[in-house]
Amino acid sequence: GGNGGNGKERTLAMIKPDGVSGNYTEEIKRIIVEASFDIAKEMLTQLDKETASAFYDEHSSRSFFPDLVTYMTSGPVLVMILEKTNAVSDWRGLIGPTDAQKAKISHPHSIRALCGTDLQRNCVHGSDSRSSAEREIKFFFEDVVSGDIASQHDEL
Ligand code: RTP
Ligand code: MG
Repeated sequence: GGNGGNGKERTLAMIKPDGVSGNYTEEIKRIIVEASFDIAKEMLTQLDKETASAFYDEHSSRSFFPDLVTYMTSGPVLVMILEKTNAVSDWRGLIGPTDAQKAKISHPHSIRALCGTDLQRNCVHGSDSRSSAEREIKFFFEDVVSGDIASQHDEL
């Protein structure tokens, strides 16, 4: 189902390689908790090319796709399931616009303004719809592929 059985909504959040290597994990998690999300599960993992490509499959024909895969495989990421009412849209609101450069001007209190750099290196991911959230949560936490990834790390 689309929630943890408690009526709340779930979304898939990720701290991307620039966020993890820039030591923004604790600050971002503080923002998450202060915004009343529960972190239902989390997993620190290193994406390989195949996994990053599959995750962003919707962008596979875009010119930026090879660069996106290189970026997403450049270091560990922290993947989280966040839970609250309206989790999908509330998390998208909290992270701000895709282009971190623009976020710094139009959404200065957003997470991407805090730790992102530009249109590509934007520090965090958020599912863009409830159906995306379901797919992405399955992708990392309920699929065969996530069994391989999760076996390398502890889940909460
Ligand atoms: P995300 O999926 O990571 O949460 O980001 P988003 O919805 O705000 O943006 P989306 O259009 O889904 O793009 C996915 C990620 O691809 C990189 N990107 N690079 N160079 C470019 O033109 C470009 N455009 C997008 C970003 O890392 C973006 O978050
Ligand atoms: Mg997206």
